[in-house]
Amino acid sequence: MSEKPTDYNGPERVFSGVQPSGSLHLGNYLGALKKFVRLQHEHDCVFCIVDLHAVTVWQDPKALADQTRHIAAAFLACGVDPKKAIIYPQSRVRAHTELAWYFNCVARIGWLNRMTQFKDKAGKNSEKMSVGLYDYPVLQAADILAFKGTHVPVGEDQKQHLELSRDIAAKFNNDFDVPGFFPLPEPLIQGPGARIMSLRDGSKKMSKSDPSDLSRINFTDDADLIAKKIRKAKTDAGVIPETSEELEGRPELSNLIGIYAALSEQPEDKVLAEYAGQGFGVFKPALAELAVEKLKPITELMNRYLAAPDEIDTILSSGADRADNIATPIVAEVRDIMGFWKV
Ligand code: AQP
Repeated sequence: MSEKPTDYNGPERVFSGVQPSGSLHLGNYLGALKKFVRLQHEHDCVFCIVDLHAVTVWQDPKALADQTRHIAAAFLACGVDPKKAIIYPQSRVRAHTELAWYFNCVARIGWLNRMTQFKDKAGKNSEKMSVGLYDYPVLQAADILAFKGTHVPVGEDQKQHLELSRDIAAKFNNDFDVPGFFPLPEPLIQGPGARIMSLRDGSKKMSKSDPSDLSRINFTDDADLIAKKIRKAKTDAGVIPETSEELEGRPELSNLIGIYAALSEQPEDKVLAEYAGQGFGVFKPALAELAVEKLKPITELMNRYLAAPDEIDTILSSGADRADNIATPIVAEVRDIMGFWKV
């Protein structure tokens, strides 16, 4: 990992979160979960199921707890080991909401007004969106910094939010004259799979909330559905080129090649060398076969975990206790720094 953030001399810690707001897709897997598994072997890792973020848009109260278990099962099925990394639901650790309030008083409205994800999600309806959706990046800063998280594995869509977390950390350290109290968290974005695009539109990211199910490959899709979605994926009339430069201006093809490269863990150039000159009639079935080969064992394992919800609950509950033990003293220090009354 990169050098320790400026002025901060504490230990390195990896923090990341995933929303329990629907079925996970290939973008979540390649952009986040696959990285979690690698990082847990080398670092102190905290992986949070961010249910407080999920409720910034409507969530059915009858479904939310199960959606949380669903994400936990996905973590476990991908290979996140609860003996190594901490896995827990955000709402069980009060430090998140408390620190978010303090950070609301540090962050500036102008900073939030620049957040493109809010603009994308709200569209023309920004007046009707929840205050929570607008404030989402401040809660995200609190999530990371309640653990003094130094490194944050995320997809490219989260880059701007991470910059805001750094700004909040820096302003807090400066305003209260506590240099190095909070680290300036570094995003871990690079690598294949950082930005997986919709299968229907190469200019939009693959997303849970896209109304078209054909736009994404879900963890819950079976082999036939995966093959159908890849067969129907938007492409152009050309053949597969020899070099990455020739993918320029062909976003849908570029996305499919990127997915193949990320799943097969080889450079794009190698994939192109293998398929150069071929049409989609050859490439798409090969991609479908690869996607099924990688996702099927995860789905099967996930279903086994989901059949034992008590086991998941035990893991989440013990993860929440461990997370609380780290975050609560850090937020108590913040209270002291800010000068709140105490006995
Ligand atoms: N298309 C993507 N490519 C690469 N990484 C992605 N991530 C999300 N989409 C892609 C990364 O997955 C992690 C968890 O994301 P999340 O579920 O917490 O929230 P999100 O980024 O808002 O994901 P969605 O699918 O777009 O959800 P909706 O539609 O509900 O907003 C993050 O690290 C994210 O970067």
